[in-house]
Amino acid sequence: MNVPKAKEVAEQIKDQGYCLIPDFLSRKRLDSFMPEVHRRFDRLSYNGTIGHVQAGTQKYLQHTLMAHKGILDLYLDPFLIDCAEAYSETTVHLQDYRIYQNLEGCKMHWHVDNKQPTGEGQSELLDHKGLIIIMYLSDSPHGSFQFVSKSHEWAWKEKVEDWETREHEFEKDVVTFEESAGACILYDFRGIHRAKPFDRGDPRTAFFAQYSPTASPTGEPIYVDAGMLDDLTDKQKQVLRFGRPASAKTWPVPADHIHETAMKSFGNKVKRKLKNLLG
Ligand SMILES: O=C(O)CCC(=O)C(=O)O
Repeated sequence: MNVPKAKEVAEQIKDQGYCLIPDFLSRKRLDSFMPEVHRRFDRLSYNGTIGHVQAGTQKYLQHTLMAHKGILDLYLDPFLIDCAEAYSETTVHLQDYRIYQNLEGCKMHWHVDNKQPTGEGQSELLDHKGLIIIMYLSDSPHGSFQFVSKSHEWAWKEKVEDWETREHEFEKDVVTFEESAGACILYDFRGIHRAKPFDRGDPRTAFFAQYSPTASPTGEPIYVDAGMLDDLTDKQKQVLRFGRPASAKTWPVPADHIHETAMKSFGNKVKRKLKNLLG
């Protein structure tokens, strides 16, 4: 693995809006926790562990930080925390986190993430800068992450969250990350990005971690397994924001909307399959 220094990563993000480390996660590290991730994506619950929730064309692991010690370690990886602090130029905490699958038919809008949800499908844009880190947990031949190069320099000035109708303004600057499992992409969450829509194919599984300055709203509730916390450093405790209440609900929000869209997405899936069959 050829990992640059945190300062170099931060410089590259400052310049382009993103930094790619293609082979960040070794096959051995992936193999240590991916069987548990797949088991939870296949089953809703098992001996007290909670599996996943489906929202439209996405599946989200429940209780992500408790699923495996290897997963918690990844969210608390000292190198990733160093990168986030070097980029934000201050201390950070984990604001949002998830392991999720984008399923066929997923059509994510171009958007920015310098925000926090405030209620049913609503959010407030925040004036802060930090990093999202996406790691591919499966190969990404389709549905890859896409980022508009240098958009972190200008998008936040417009105070717009959804950029879908303005694609023609920035399509020449789109970078698509078709990478293998283990690739790590660090980007400024003020930049415009999405997962490339795909109609057919296997789910794309990814890890998502959003690190924001300590002065920002805390974010989603952090649920951890006490049995995994015996050797935390002070820095890791800061990142897990011990003792600070959450400022948002666990994503995806809200639950009844999820069931409705899951039904709709099932209907759309059946329609797509029929259309493919009938040519
Ligand atoms: O799945 C991806 O590639 C992008 C994810 C993303 O932008 C988000 O969840 O906000």
